[in-house]
Amino acid sequence: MVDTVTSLEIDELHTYWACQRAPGSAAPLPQDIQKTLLAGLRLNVLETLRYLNYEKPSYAQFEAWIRERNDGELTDASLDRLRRALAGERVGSEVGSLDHVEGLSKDDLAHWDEHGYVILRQAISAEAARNAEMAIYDHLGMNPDDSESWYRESLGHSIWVPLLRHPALVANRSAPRIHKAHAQLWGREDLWVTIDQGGLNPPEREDWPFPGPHLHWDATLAEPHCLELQGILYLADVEEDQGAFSCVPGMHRTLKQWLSTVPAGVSAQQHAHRTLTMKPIAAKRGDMIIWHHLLPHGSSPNRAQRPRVAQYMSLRPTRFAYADKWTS
Ligand SMILES: O=C(O)CCC(=O)C(=O)O
Repeated sequence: MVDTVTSLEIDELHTYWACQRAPGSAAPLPQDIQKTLLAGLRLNVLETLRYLNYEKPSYAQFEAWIRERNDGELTDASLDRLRRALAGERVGSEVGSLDHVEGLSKDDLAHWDEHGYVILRQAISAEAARNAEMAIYDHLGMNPDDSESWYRESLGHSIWVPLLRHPALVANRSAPRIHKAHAQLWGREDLWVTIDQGGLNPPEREDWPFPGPHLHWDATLAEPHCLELQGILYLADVEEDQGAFSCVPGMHRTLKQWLSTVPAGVSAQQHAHRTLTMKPIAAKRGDMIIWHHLLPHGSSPNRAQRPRVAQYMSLRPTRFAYADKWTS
């Protein structure tokens, strides 16, 4: 018997669960709605897919898991905003009026148009950044001043830190300046922030070479080429040689033409690896780099003295245009 008892009262969630449980049993939700649904319920995409695929919960168990994950964070007001947005209402910003919040300047916006990325200075306060930085060190059992501790097994050979809900990271997701800048770039305020992880990229050592991510796209390269934003928040100062976020500026404007130059039999990703050079972006503690998802990007080897510590997040509106086909 299909379990349809619902306490969250979000029909799309039931469809999402049914499609994961038995692919083909219901028409899948549009991709933008899936993303809104998970972000609105404060769920990380990977943790949700893992849970659904490994645990195979009933629908009631899935709802209980969502509430438990959020530990009281899912208020009636936030659920109501999500329901209204899914019903087609243009809801306002999650963090209140953005009218008097300082966002990106004219120059920042011109930089965005030309280069496809922008540095939002002091997106969060230095103190908020420091709190999140320390949360990441603590989670990994590391000491910022003890270089031996940076290579503990807790990190593995990766720069990703799957810390999702520490209060310091949660707080950063509501920073008004971050919501304002994204509202400017999207041209709307009904935004949903992803529940993304942290990152720690320590200086390279012989036994810890830079593991990537190397140059890549997270987006389909199929047309239509639509807008989506990705973001990284620096939790401490980052120099160019300190494992900085890197990208190929301007490629959001030239991608279509560049794709026509990819030789037959070679993938765009392979061709990009061989021919494109990324620019590392230095910035300060609390600054956020926002980039167009059509820019090839990655991290870079840390050749400095201290780890680069960061938090990832993206903001998207309820509905947005996207290319259905996946081409890499
Ligand atoms: O950590 C970085 O600098 C790059 C992040 C990245 O490649 C990504 O988020 O897809």
